[in-house]
Amino acid sequence: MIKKLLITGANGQIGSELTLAFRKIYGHENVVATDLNPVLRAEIKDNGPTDQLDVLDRKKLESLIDQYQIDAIVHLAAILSAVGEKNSQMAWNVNMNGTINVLEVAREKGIKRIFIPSSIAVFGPTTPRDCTPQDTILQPSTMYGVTKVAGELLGDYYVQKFGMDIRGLRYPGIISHETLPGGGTTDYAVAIFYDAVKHGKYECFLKEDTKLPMMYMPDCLKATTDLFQADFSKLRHHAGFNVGAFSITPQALAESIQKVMPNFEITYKPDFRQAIADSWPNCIDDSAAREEWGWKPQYDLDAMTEEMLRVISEKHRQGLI
Ligand code: NAD
Ligand code: AKB
Repeated sequence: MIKKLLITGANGQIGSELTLAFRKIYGHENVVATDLNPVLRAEIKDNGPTDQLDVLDRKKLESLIDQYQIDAIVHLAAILSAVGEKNSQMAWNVNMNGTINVLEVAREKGIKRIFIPSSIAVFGPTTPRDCTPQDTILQPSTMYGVTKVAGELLGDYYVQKFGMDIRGLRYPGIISHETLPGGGTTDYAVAIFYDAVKHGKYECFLKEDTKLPMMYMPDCLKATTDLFQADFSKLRHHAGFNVGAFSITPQALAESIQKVMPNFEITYKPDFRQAIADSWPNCIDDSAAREEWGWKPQYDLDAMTEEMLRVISEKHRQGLI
């Protein structure tokens, strides 16, 4: 039974919503939200404990675990694919040394349960791109992907070697309206909604037919909390479950937006992120997640689009964006 949970990278796109989801399950006082950024979002700061933490600072991590008597960690802090290609040393440092710090401190302090997200970025040009299997070739062509493969292997190693309970999901691109994404290749699928509402048009940095797996935030929260609470003894995989929802091209997303905003226009100007996207799968076989812990997504493309446009339009009306 988990009593006190610490989240790293809690101010990011996923952390800012996952923190609130975990606080609903485990109690507001029992989820400690931390981030490198000392200024956490008001929604997080105002409804539970928070602290500043650089995951590279092992001593501070140790002292927070002691101070709050932490018995589970959700390790979200990371550098994503596009920022990681601009600064590969930083991506290696934060993603690898941050992850090994979390695993080692947890091992030393007897913390068993750790959640570390992985990504579709573990796959690369040699992986089958259609309906990418759970157990397949992991030869990514980005530094971000290299660190995510190593993170999965480390997670599985700590399960086997030290009997720890490490879990992880290979998230697809996550689409949400609360916090902007932090520098990935799938970020276009969020930016398009803001530009649609504010300007009625969007210039996309990927080609119109670039198909990638995506997921709406409520499904991301559901997948994460469901796996986190699943019966560990029933899991055959651990650190890198495939999870799918829907796969889309920029053109398909634009057409979905046009169903609500017929005058919306999209143009295409691919940049360095095109090569990253071209190395990732079109769609994902998530049958292992469905069989081992009952994964089932709830949102399809049009349901997600309608909700994204409604919420972002309302924020725009209120002058918040
Ligand atoms: P994000 O970039 O939005 O947020 C990352 C957070 O980590 C930021 O708040 C940042 O301040 C913090 N951070 C950066 N360096 C840090 C450090 N040294 N110490 C502590 N905190 C630090 O990322 P996200 O989208 O919320 O991603 C969370 C996790 O999910 C990551 O592991 C990412 O690889 C994974 N993931 C995300 C997506 C997605 O589409 N959002 C898809 C696949 C996997
Ligand atoms: C990125 O584009 O880097 C992330 C991811 C799929 O890991 N959204």
